[in-house]
Amino acid sequence: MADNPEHELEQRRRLLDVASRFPLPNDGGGGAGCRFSYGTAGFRADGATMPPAVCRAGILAAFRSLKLAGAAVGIVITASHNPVGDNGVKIADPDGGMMAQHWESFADALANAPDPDALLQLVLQFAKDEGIPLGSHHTAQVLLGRDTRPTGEYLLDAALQGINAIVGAHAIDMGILTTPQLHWMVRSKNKGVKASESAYFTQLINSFRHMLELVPKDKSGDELANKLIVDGANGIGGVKLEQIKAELSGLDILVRNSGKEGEGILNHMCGADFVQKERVTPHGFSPEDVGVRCASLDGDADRLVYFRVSSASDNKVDLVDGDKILSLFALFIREQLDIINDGSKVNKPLPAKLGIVQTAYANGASTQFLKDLGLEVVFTPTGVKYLHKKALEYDIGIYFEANGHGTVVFSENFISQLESLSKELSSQDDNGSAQYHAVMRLMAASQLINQAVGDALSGLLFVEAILQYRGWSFQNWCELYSDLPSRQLKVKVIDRSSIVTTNAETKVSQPSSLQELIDKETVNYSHGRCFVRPSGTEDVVRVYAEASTQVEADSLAKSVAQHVGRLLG
Ligand code: 16G
Ligand code: MG
Repeated sequence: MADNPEHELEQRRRLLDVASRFPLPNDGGGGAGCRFSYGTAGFRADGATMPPAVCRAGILAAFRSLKLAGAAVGIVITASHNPVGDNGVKIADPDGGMMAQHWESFADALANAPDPDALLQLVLQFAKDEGIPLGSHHTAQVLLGRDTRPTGEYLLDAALQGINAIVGAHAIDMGILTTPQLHWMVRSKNKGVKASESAYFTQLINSFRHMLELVPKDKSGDELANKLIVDGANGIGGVKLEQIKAELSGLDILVRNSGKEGEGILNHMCGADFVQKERVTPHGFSPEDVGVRCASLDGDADRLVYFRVSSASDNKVDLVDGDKILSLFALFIREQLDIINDGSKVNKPLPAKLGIVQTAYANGASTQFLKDLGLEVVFTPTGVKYLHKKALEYDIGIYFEANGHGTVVFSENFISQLESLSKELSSQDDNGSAQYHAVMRLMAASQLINQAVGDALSGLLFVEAILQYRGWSFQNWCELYSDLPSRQLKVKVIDRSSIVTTNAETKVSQPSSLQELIDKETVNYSHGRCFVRPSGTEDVVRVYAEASTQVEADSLAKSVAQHVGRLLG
């Protein structure tokens, strides 16, 4: 396994040493007596209990880089939309996406290894199984980022110690970042492109400007159309937006809950998760904002939703969730493809496989809308890692969760076809044509929208560019379709893992009697749809129901929740 026995001894010594510096607490450390589980998006718990898991994630990330011949791997320290006292850690693979799923069971075992010896044995065995050159002259590199949480700095130190416990590993602290920035940097680093924050900002600013330059002249909006208020969830997204907003010409951005001292608490009564679930105005917004287009990010800026304060008399909002953002993106991309292919002057068509990826949480009205456009819509289980992977199967894959996680991915082959078409058209003096403009819009979009992971900042700029391109108000966007009323409930059960789902979580396979009960309830409702799934981030079972009216959606969710409680409670 090792080239040199001395190096191997050194490797063993370092692992034993770091593991003894970060012992697991007696209760296992995963919170409330639970084991750590990599779950939907990494390890998460009360920040104070996280150092052992974060240190071990450091070992894991360095190990992953070793396995992948030294390609840069990322570590993000954040608990996203969860309360400020929580924290978490997740790993980004060299392409900037989530860590490959087949490493998750090793991640779990490592995080829960009870003592230094057990940890060492686990690592040695895994290295042997996977053919990882431990303790040799091989190198590994890990980029680290964290959000603004108070436990971030000390957890970063735990991660660094974990990384440094692997011989040959090199850690690079990229600073306080949004989650998508770190994913973008990992991807860039491995592509040999500059991986700095300024390179990220420059790409965003320039591609947004290109998009606006390609807006038809008759579409330029009035003052209100260019005004946007952003709820930064008192997290890192608002901080970064403040840094670049002056350079975003054509857009007048006001950031609230910006994370500045005294403005409020991270994710508390604000942020994308709060607005999407509660459907009320976040902290810091008032009746004076009625009618203005507003956006809300989550604490680490990988979720985006839009809203408008509905009326001066209550705190309700009109919500534009991930499904409607996806629909806007799909309409735009589809239109550009049609322009390119319908143009009589195009020498050859540009065939593109366009795919839409949703989860069972997507509002049924959005799915219907997309299908009515003739688009291919497919479903995956909840969690970015599943959606992103599916989207990569297309030339252009657009994916979103209703909660605002999502992006658009373009295949390299498609981008190079776009590039050659743009060259062809400009060499034929066609660079004033509609086709040429559509090609350039898609190229700018592929630069603007984060290819590694859903990114609230780049998503927001893409939305803004499309609204300007269409000359659309928030109202026009809302009217794309009307959401079916829905209700989500949580049920506490003894063991949520006793529920097993299938068909992208739309059906329960175990216990089988549960699906029968759900079906029996659902047939009583017009447009009724209901599913249950164990949460990947909380110790609960989630119930989702949809129907023609709110009363019916509430009642369907309630009856099914009662069945879940009775069967498993
Ligand atoms: C995490 C996931 C998100 C998913 C949510 C579901 C990432 C980056 N985040 O936030 O995609 O929608 O978990 O939570 O993958 P649940 O399993 O508790 O319902
Ligand atoms: Mg998040």
